[in-house]
Amino acid sequence: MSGNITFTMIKPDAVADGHIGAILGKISEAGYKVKALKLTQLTISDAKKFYEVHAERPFYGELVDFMSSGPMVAAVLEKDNAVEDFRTLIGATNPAEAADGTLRKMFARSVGENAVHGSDSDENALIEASFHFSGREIF
Ligand code: 3AN
Repeated sequence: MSGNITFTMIKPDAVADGHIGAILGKISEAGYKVKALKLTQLTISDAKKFYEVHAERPFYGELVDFMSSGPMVAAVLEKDNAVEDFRTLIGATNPAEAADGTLRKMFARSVGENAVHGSDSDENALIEASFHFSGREIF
């Protein structure tokens, strides 16, 4: 895997709201190839570890509870400039501030329950992909 990889999660809010198909459709239309994909659920301990960088933030507990609250879709995606273009596709963290046509504008509930995760760097994309998938699950 190279710098053309990003990692995403369709978060528990968007799964509960029935948006898996629509979001995967938009990701595919944007030119991403699916390298790995699964419906799964984080334990509290998984969510704490995944979001460790936010441990000091006031919303950490809420974030961990939400991300472990129900099933979510994890995926590894490939395209040129994958990380940056995916951040543009999902839009601002707060859906109220996200541009029209972005995934968070269309599908998110709130700043905390914001429908889609996207890696923030090539390095983190690889770390996050390895957190969720074994080598045998990435194609
Ligand atoms: P992004 O996901 O846009 O990179 P981060 O990395 O600042 O945003 O935040 C990670 C996650 O933490 C967000 N996706 C969101 O679920 C949650 N989060 C961020 N800011 C807040 C906030 N002010 N209140 C509640 N949850 C938040």
